Amino acid sequence: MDFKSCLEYLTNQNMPKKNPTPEPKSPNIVNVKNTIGHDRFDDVFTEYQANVVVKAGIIEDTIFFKTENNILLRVKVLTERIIRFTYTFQHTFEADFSYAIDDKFVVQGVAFSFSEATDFYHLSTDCLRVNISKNGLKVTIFDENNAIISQDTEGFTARTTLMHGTTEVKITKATDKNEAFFGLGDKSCSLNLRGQKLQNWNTDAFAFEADTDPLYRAIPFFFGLKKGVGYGIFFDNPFKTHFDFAKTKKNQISFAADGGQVDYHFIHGPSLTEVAQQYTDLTGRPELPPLWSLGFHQCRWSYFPESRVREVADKFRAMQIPCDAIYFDIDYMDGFRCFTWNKKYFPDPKALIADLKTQGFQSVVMIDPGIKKDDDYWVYTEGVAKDFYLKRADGDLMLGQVWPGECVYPDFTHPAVRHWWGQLYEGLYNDENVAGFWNDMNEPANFKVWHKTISDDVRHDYEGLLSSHKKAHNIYGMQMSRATTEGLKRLQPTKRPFLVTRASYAGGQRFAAVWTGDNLATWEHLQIANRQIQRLSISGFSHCGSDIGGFMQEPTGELMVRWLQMGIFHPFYRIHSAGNNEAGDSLTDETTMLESLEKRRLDQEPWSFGDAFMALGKAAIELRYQLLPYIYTTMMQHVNTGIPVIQSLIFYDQDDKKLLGVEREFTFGQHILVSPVIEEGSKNQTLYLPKGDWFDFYDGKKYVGGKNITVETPLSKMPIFVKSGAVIPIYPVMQFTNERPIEVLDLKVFYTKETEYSELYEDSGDGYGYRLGEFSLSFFEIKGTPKSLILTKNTEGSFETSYDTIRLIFVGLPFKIQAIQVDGKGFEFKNVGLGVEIIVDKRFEGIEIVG
Ligand code: MIG
Repeated sequence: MDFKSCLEYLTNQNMPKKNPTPEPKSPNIVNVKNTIGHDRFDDVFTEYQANVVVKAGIIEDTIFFKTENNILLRVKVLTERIIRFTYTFQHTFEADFSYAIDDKFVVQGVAFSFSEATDFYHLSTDCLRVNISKNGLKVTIFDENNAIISQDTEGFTARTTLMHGTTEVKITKATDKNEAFFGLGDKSCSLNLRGQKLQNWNTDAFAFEADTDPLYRAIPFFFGLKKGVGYGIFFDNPFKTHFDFAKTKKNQISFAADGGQVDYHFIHGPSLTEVAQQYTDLTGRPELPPLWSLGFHQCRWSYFPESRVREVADKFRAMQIPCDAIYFDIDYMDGFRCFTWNKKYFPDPKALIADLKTQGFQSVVMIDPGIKKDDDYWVYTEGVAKDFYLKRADGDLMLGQVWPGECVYPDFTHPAVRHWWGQLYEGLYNDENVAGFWNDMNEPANFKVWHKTISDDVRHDYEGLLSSHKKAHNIYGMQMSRATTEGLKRLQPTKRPFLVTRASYAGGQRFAAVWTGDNLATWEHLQIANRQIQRLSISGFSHCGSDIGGFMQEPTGELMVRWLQMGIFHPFYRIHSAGNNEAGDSLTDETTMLESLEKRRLDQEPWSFGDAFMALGKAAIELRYQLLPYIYTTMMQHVNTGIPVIQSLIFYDQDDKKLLGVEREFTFGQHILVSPVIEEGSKNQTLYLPKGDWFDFYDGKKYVGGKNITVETPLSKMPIFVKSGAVIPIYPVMQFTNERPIEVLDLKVFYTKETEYSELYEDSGDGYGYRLGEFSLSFFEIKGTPKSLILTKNTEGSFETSYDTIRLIFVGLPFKIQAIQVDGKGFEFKNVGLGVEIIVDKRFEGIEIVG
């Protein structure tokens, strides 16, 4: 298929209105209560809702309830702030297994009390009180201050039909009009989810829009913010899930699934950030990524042949635009066969990758789940011989249609399949030295049908528990990324793996970074990306980014620059585009291919929009490299604490109602607030700064928060503010991470009249030496008064940084300096543009500035 028809085809896929199939007439489905005698119907449903409790009791740390109509509720106290509720109308609970919950999460016998009152049972921990009604098993949760934070209205309900079994399990709760909702990971709509009805069903959402739902990832976790109290609900159900945030009824929210059981974790904050942290206690955190993965990456669909890849790499170095990675999209493969190379375009991949490495580029290649049905292809034949591919209920292979044409899909829910899949990377990873991978199409995508994925009747192993695809669909991509990452770790145990995946499920952050999928080169999509990344980050996936510049269509130079600026603060920082590419393999001879590329390609490298835009884009990428120590430190903090790298501003001060309406600004790490420019032609921007003192990152101008300010936004500048008291580490610009030893580290110290803490984390940038103490972690404390500033530093770890010297720049001192002492000795200083500069030995412990 050529590119144009491919685009038309995919675009049509996205527009159900063009669906030529007539709407099926709605079947006659009746409530079993309304059936009599031998009447027959298209289908008959039964509804379940708990009635009176007939049994309640505790077994170890778990409380069980049973109603007279056989509805079961299991309540587990996991921590003082996390309580898990599981309901079923089946005679027993499902096997207690979840792909989302991290193995590292262990419940350690939390003290709680359980008692009975007239109308309800009562459970309390040190932080929460829970009432469970004797009629209807309805849950009401109070916090320490006796405020109701969550209250069931209908509580648990379910529905089955004779033809389809369970079609719905659901919880309905009350909401009041001021309650706000956030999270749910992969949504493109407004940040506050109130008024939205959304679903989770991993979808190849090519060219999605602000109201497209569902998208690529299923993250059934949301935050509530009620009268200043933050809580979270993680609805751990992999089936298609549905969330109604007061859309259908103003005073109700509900969450429901098309199958399985209701199994949800209630997480009490009270701060939203604490909710996010506890959510990652449950579902896990990523490992520290290799430093290079936080550099800038260049991608397109696709760079080929080899000469083109070299040309792009050379140009980065010639133009001195920093870049750490270059991507190989599907056309590097031989006929879209994963784990192979098209030898016509890439006769010697190992040599190419080695050369790129010498220039400081890591190579990242794509791997899809669809395996070409081809008897001469070892991945296919081996997988068939081992019975590793998905089959339909009656045993036929699930044959889909993706890039290679007819293809099969590995069953990543089987441990042996995952192991085998992980080993398949051996050639690319160990022999050819590919540095990282890119798992695409793992919703899994299936072309040519409106359904866009494989059939519901496909069977999965599901860790031996057996399931249909209805249950395994949303976890498929996550398990593919798990298989990949676990494989990479086995193949090279001393290297940190890097993987970016498109589809995932809650908890998938343990295995891979994510990108937001096939967006468009429009200003609206820049705005969507801003919201999506904030939302993914608070929902467990901090290592994320969008296709910079837009995947489809062509950005203007201005849009490109603004996107590169916002991307400085998205952990995954990659330009990607479909350009105007033709799928390489559809072209028969090299000459046609090269000519076609020349004529048709729409370039999206930083230099493709003329010198002026190139210079601005380059400046953005350079700033990213300068801020790398701050970004890396923030990642480390995320890995250790679960605090999202990026947070929407309401997380910064959830008592400030004005922040509820703020969508553009976000914080990155402890001390930086970013207000990206996401509108065309912006000359200035009015933004609301939250409480506290802030400094303009560029010129050190001080602002007092709690009000609107207006700042200029020439194309060279995206507003960045630093919180007072911060110590921001800065590296010199390099063309790639670890290009050369750093000689001097800059620390920008922003005055505060109070006390503030900062950290700086450094290590070799790869490998696991840091787990043996080979890191350098500095703690900074700043104590300010109107006439003085004291900075103390305390460094841990055995990693020797390459630099011996630190240049400190004190910004915003409100007094005239009388003296500066470093470790008790008087010291020379000089005034520079931004503030006062001193140059010291890195081993300093304390600096005192007296005014
Ligand atoms: O059906 O590999 O989202 O990033 O360039 C399109 C080709 C397949 C979708 C990915 C996109 C990638 C493209 N892929």
